[in-house]
Amino acid sequence: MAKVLSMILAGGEGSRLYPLTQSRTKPSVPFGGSYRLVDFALNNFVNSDLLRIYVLTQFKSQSLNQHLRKAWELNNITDTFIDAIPAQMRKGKHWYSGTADAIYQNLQFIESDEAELVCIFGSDHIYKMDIRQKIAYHQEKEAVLTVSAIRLPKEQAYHFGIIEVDAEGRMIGFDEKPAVEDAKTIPGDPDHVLASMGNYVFDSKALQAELIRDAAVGDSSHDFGKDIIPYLYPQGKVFVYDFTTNTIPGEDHNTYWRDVGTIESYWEANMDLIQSTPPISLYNRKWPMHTYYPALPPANFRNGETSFCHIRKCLISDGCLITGALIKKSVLGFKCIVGNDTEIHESVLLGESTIGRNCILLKTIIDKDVHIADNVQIGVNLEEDKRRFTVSEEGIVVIPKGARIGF
Ligand code: ADQ
Ligand code: ADP
Repeated sequence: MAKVLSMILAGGEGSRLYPLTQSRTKPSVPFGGSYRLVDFALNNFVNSDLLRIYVLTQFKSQSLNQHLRKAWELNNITDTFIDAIPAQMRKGKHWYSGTADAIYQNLQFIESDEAELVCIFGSDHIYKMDIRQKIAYHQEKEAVLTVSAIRLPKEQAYHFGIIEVDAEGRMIGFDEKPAVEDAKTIPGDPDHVLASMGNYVFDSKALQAELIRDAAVGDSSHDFGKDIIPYLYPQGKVFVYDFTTNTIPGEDHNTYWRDVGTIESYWEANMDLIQSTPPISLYNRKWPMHTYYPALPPANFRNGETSFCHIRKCLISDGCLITGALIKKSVLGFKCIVGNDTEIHESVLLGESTIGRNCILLKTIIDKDVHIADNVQIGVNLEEDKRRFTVSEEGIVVIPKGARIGF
């Protein structure tokens, strides 16, 4: 196989995920009990045996750096590394202006590397991909750039790059985040569009030339979706990789991909993990999901003075201590303490929080280090919650990191 260098874009501000991104960059937002969003992209590379990875950081990167150091340090005896690169203003006194500028400002790492191919992947998505299969497709097509694509409902078109493709898989149209009414639907399927998944395999030399060209364009926003792909595809060497052809060892089908850009989609993707048959499995031994595991005792469930512990359809992480509580369809991160007679439904606790006795939490996301006193109800009276907390349009209440409630 060709030598590959990988760059993970992990600087996203994640403004639509606020307040979960108040103190950390979006890829560092905890997810699924024990993970951070960035772990899914990293597991895709590591499980594909692609172990030469730079992680480009920018906004509020301290929590992400710490996680990378604790969870993803490789030993550098062989030619393998997972290195975080902070934004360093190498090409002038400005932060990254767009995703292509983030790579351009670190061009020296590509120029000085022998890799023939460069993978550039976002890190805000929940999915599994054997990237070797995408690389094989890229080589078979002799592409300059290969973009992964997935079929999505037309109403979502305005969030994504929308692709048109010919019978050979060649990209023949691309529109970054069009208005829904302008989005080109899939021929014969007026309700769906073909969306870019924001991950790219490039021929290294072509990428370098393209980034240098784009950097000199005064009115460019230096973004892959807005500038680079629209410029390159008319030359006929940009190909589209159909994600549904990707197979994961030990799994029948692999079509799950979620952009967790909003509070609602973040909550829904957490709920997906606790379905009876989850659309994405964390249990495939042939595709282990690596992350950081702190030294904690196993989760502990015990009956309280007045009630039994009832746990149904939940993911509960290590270090949790649940006493006489009813918890349904919820995801609890490390070290959550839940008191007697408390009910938690369809909620996501990111970890290290304490919920008192006789509380009710409905469809609530609780960031880390939150303390809730006894007898507090959240998600029950949304009008009241709106005066104190962030409540999404769909009625999901978000409690920010470090909050103290009811004391
Ligand atoms: P967006 O999702 O809007 O569209 P963007 O916000 O540019 O993409 O983020 C892409 C990735 O880069 C994310 O992982 C983000 O964390 C990271 N990132 C953003 N700004 C960064 C910066 N300044 N420094 C480092 N990393 C940064 C893109 C494509 C669309 C495609 C969608 C799929 O442009 O065509 O459909 O992804 O979600
Ligand atoms: P997370 O909530 O993402 O798990 P941690 O609490 O583990 O973050 O903190 C990770 C690192 O980020 C720590 O070194 C911490 O000091 C730093 N950090 C967290 N919040 C902030 C903040 N608001 N401002 C500056 N640094 C912060």
